[in-house]
Amino acid sequence: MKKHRIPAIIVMTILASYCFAQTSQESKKTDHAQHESHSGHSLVKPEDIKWGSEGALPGTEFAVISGDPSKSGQFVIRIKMRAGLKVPPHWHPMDEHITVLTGRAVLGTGEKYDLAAGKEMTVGSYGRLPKKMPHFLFSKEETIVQVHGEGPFQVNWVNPADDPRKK
Ligand SMILES: [Cu+2]
Repeated sequence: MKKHRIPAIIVMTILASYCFAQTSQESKKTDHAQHESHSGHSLVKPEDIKWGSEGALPGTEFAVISGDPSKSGQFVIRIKMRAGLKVPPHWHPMDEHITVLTGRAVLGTGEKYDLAAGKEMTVGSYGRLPKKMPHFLFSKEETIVQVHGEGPFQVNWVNPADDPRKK
C-alpha cells in the first residue's frame, strides 16, 4: 500500500499545479477575449437593424450593418429592394461585393440596361464588381442584398439622368 500512496500524492500535486496553471491561463484568455470584444467585435441581430431610406434609390431601403459607407474603411450595408425595381447602369470607385440574403435579382454588367444579358442571383448568391465596372440590377421579387467593400461607397450613374438626386 505504501508503495502506492507516495506516487498518488505526487500525482495529485502535479495535477493540482497543472489545474492552477490552466486556470490562470484561461483567465488570461478570457481577459483577452473581453478586451477584443471592446475594441472590434460586433454582432448585429436582425431585430437590431435600423432601416432607412436616405440617399438611396426610390423603392429601396438602406441599413448600415458595420462601418460608415461615407468614410474610408471597411463597411457592410444592406439594401432592400421592392419587387420589380430597376437599378440603372452605374459604377463605383471601389470593388463592390454583393450577396443576396432574400429574394431574387438579376445582375448584369455593361453600360446598357439589358436584362437578357444579366445573370440571376438567388438566395446565397455572391457577386463581385471590380471598381469602375458598369453594372445594373433588377429585383424579380422583394430582395435584400448585403453589400460590402472598402469605403467611401459612391454611386456614379452611367446616364446622369438616372441619378435620383436629380429627379
Ligand atoms: Cu453597384
